[in-house]
Amino acid sequence: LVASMEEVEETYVMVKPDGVQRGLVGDIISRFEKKGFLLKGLKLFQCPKELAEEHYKELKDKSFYPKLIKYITSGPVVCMAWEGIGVVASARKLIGATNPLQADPGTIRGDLAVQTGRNVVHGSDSPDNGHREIAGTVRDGFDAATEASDGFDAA
Ligand code: 3AN
Repeated sequence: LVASMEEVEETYVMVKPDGVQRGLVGDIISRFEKKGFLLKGLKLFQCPKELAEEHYKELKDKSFYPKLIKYITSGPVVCMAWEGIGVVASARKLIGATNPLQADPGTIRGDLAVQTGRNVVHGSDSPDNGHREIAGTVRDGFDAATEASDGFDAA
């Protein structure tokens, strides 16, 4: 059990539109860097409505769901892949509780946010979700780019 906590993992962290608009991207990246995690990919991304609906499909029946989709597609987000030992759970700790008023001071949400509907950042809740979210955003088109550069070398 302790061994599984010590595995090198990858997780997906996303600065939401409010975080980008408020100029908090640098602060958020800095917290993960200082902790000692490794930035493996980053992309400024306008989330299409369909992807937002897929991403939040478990929340479809909640009253706040339409507002959530509108919020997350309201402007660009910054998608990141972070690597490190135990990074999935640790990123969630650095981010803090969903409701920023309940998030501990020292966490991103605890320091930088007030409202649940404007909680600045998202972090994957499992390695599997992390891989899925990274594949749909940060690494989208990555394989095609690699193949294109291989072709260039061969020419
Ligand atoms: P977390 O982002 O902490 O994993 P989830 O997965 O329970 O939290 O919720 C996903 C997102 O849905 C949250 N980040 C937040 O933006 C939104 N959300 C959750 N609960 C509420 C709520 N009661 N009111 C408005 N938005 C909510």
